[in-house]
Amino acid sequence: MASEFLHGADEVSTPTHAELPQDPTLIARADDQTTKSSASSPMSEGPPQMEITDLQGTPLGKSEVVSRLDADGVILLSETGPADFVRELGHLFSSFRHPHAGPDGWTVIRTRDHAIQDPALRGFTSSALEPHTDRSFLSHPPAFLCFLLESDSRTGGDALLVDSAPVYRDYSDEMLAELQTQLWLRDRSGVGRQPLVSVAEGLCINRFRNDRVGSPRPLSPAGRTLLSELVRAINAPHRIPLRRGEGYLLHNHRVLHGRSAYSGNRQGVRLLAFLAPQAPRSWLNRGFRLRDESRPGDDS
Ligand SMILES: O=C(O)CCC(=O)C(=O)O
Ligand SMILES: [Fe+2]
Repeated sequence: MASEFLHGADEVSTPTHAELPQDPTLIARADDQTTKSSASSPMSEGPPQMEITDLQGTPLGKSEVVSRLDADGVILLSETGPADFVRELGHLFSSFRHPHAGPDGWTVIRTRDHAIQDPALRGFTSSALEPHTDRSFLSHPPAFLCFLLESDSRTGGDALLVDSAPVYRDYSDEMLAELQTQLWLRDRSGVGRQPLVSVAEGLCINRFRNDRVGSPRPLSPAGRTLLSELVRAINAPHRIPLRRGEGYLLHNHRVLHGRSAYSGNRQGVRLLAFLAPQAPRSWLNRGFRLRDESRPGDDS
């Protein structure tokens, strides 16, 4: 395995230029594996009670999920597990298969003994993870990421979320087009790289990580300025203590996620996905909008 491309539980096998999945398969309804992985937890008993809110805690209906992801880049989930998520919201998404994922598409994230040796497997340790984009060395990282906590930590393990949109919205499209060649994400081997930010048709994809696997390389003063603005945002993350049954669904092109260090038997599950072609605002698969110009599905 090309372990130098691994990060956390977020493996990057090659710095490819993968495009949107050609054959998007709708996320299946909870299969045996998914049911099994949540069967041991009390939250899977009884009728589904998944609660969806925005970051301020305002309740949202299922039909508001995609528009809120467009507006805020993130929503919060509670009283839920992977089977509930798939049953309630799975019709909106096609899954992106990660090499670490099980047959149901979910990756189990908990401490694993062998991971301590390898900086690239930091996600499978109890260490802090600096806010990052999953699969950041792809030209087209998966657009959405759902993380749900299945077992509580004893201490720590808070989610750290950072919205990059305000940083990019301070720039004109022209300036961002220039910055595309002035700020790179480089892996430590020097082989893999991607522009840290790319913009096409007003839609923006941010790719960020800064760890022992890869880091940003500015090539100009303007690139350095953009990087320092991103770092300032990352140093003031939105911190969300997570308990079992809680988690988030976010736009991976826009909102960086990380976690604080933890102790205890914390276990979470993660799904990477694109919006299904028939879902509202499926253009979000190509990035988040920089400006308030109208787009298909704005009224849904
Ligand atoms: O454990 C978490 O809260 C997130 C893990 C993660 O982001 C990763 O492994 O890439
Ligand atoms: Fe991650």
